[in-house]
Amino acid sequence: MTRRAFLGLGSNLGDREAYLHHALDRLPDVIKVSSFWETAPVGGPDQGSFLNCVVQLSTDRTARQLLEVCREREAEAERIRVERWGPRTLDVDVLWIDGETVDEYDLVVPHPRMFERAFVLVPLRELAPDLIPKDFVDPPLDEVWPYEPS
Ligand code: GSY
Repeated sequence: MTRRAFLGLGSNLGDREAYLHHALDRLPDVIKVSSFWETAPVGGPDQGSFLNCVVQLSTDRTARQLLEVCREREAEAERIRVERWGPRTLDVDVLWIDGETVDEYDLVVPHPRMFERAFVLVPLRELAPDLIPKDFVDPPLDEVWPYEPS
């Protein structure tokens, strides 16, 4: 049975747009991709802004199988964890799967912070307005702003 699933992608190191495109081209069961958004870093050390997007899948894969896919895409981006919460070439998170919840030590779905993060909610709203909290207020333009490729 296929279900709607959403993954969040972010990059703030190197050629951010290329890392996102490379990962998106290699994800299974993609239905729609949000716009790319420039976003101020949340948490961690002083670091450059992120490029974020959200992708919608129609998939029969479980959350655990999707986590494996996310990790494969991160590995392809030669992601190195230099510093926790620090800059990264690619981060891919399982955000939401219709009808599935998981609460395990290395995987929690829905993503525990997705409803607090404007860098998730702004792109997610383009694809799934039904998932956005009714009281969500648009963030200021110095937190999330449209990406303009140079
Ligand atoms: O959780 C994803 C990695 N991440 C991000 C991100 O993707 N975007 C922004 N703006 N801040 C972030 N902080 C972390 S950690």
